[in-house]
Amino acid sequence: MPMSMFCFQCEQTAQSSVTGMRGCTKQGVCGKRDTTAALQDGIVMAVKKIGFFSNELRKQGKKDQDADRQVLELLFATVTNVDFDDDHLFSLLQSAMQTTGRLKAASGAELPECDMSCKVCPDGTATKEDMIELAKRFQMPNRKEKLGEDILSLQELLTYGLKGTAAYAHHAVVLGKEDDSIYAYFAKALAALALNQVDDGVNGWVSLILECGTVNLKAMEILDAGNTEHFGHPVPTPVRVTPVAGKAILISGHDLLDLEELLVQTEGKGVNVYTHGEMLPAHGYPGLKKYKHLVGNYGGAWQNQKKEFAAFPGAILMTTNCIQNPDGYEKRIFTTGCVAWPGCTHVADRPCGGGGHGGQKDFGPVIEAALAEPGFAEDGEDQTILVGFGHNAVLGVADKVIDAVKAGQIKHFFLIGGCDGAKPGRNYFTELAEKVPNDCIILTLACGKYRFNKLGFGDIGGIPRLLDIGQCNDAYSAIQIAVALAKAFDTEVNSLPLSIILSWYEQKAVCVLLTLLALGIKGIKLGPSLPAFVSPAVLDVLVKRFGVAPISTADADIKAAMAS
Ligand code: SF4
Ligand code: SF3
Repeated sequence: MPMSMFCFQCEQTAQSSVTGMRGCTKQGVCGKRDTTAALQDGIVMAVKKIGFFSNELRKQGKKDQDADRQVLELLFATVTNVDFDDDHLFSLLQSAMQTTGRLKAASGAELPECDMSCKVCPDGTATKEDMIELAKRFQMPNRKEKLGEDILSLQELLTYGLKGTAAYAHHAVVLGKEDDSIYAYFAKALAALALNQVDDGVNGWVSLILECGTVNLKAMEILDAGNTEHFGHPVPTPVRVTPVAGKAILISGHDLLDLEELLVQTEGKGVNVYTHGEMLPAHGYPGLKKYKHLVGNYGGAWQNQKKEFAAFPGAILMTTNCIQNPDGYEKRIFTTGCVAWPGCTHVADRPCGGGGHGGQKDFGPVIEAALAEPGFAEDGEDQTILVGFGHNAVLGVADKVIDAVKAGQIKHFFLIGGCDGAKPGRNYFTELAEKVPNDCIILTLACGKYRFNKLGFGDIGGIPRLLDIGQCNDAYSAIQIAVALAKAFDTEVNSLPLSIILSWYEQKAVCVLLTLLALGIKGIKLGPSLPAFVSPAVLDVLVKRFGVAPISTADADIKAAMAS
């Protein structure tokens, strides 16, 4: 059977092997079709070109802010489980090509060996089919032949780091936060990818990759500032995880501004709002928890949605990743922002794109759909979990934590964070959390926590043993907490009694890993499997230079951590 696509950017990638590379080759395990994969590949190629011309423009002391922002949106659309809509992707690709043309004219530069020098670029006359055919010519196996396995691996590691960083920077833009150093780095890194060229070969790629980690820290920092300035600092808050009788809307993804607008628009309408997946930490923010009809959290992590959304008796709104095929409930699920699924109603963006100056999205159709559904017939049992342990809340009790460590009441910290997924091997993370000794604290973030966040962990002298720091981007908070603890103990982060065990799935986890590596954090354990896009030689660099290691068993990893 001929290969019709090639994608290996996420953890659940298929086992099919082409020229020694493992990836999804017929259809994505995520549900991505070959045409969708080709259009996303086309967008990535177009983004590299935009980066090249932006970089040329910047060398002349000029810049194009619309193009800078567009790069974020385009890359976000290619993250796993975000955009499955070919028509939407094609329109993004067309606008990307127009931007390429604009920047090319403004910079007066030429891109050597332009892969899209045919009618596709930049006159915009190409059809969707032209784009798909063209993109297929530049699939990964062809690129491997041209670049070699290791350079391809380094380029993809960089590209996926850029995708994750773009997603966080895009969230920050929506909240009115931008930093030109992020855009300048994107232009530089994308130009290198467009040219297949950096100074100093492998070392040059490695330093661009680590710089991506540093830039991602900046993106997470401005996103944290956007969230906390807009909604206040999260405070420890119990969240109901069982239903309340009445009409219901479920909101998923990472976009807190969408949630705020939904809460404003549902106020007094007799509809309760529930968070799902990465929206759970919203309950800790004063600016969001004040809405009484934000009643609780429903379901587990994204991979359970087909069953849980089918059973939800109301409307569903997806603000970011991770969406799956909504077969059976497609009429009552809505997408917005960068998420799209063919046939599902998409709630249009704010007139001016957000940032507090662009008006509001209109969630009227979501509310109407919720009112047409039965809602929950009765209240469930009263059961809650605790959220809201961002850097401000944890550092507020830092003295207590430090005293407990000094008194030997807290022996070790385990940061068990990252994405969840469907593989059976992810039970490791539940077992690990369960087996962490009682005199240790677990810090967690992102959707991987659904593996254990409803288990009872108790507390140590009033400090909860499970501290939920927030979304994946709140890795920023985790870093602030680690740095503050290191300072308090007059040591460095690597010498703290802290072990980091990351579960990865998509490209946001890739950029968070790069941030930790860029900060010099060593000995991170990664699972449930290692990335298919990392070649043996690149893995060797990660192991030798940073001590990155695959997870083993919960017992062995805990024993090793406690002995360190
Ligand atoms: Fe396969 Fe993951 Fe790519 Fe989807 S995103 S096609 S599951 S590697
Ligand atoms: Fe989860 Fe998709 Fe990554 Fe933000 S929601 S962590 S997988």
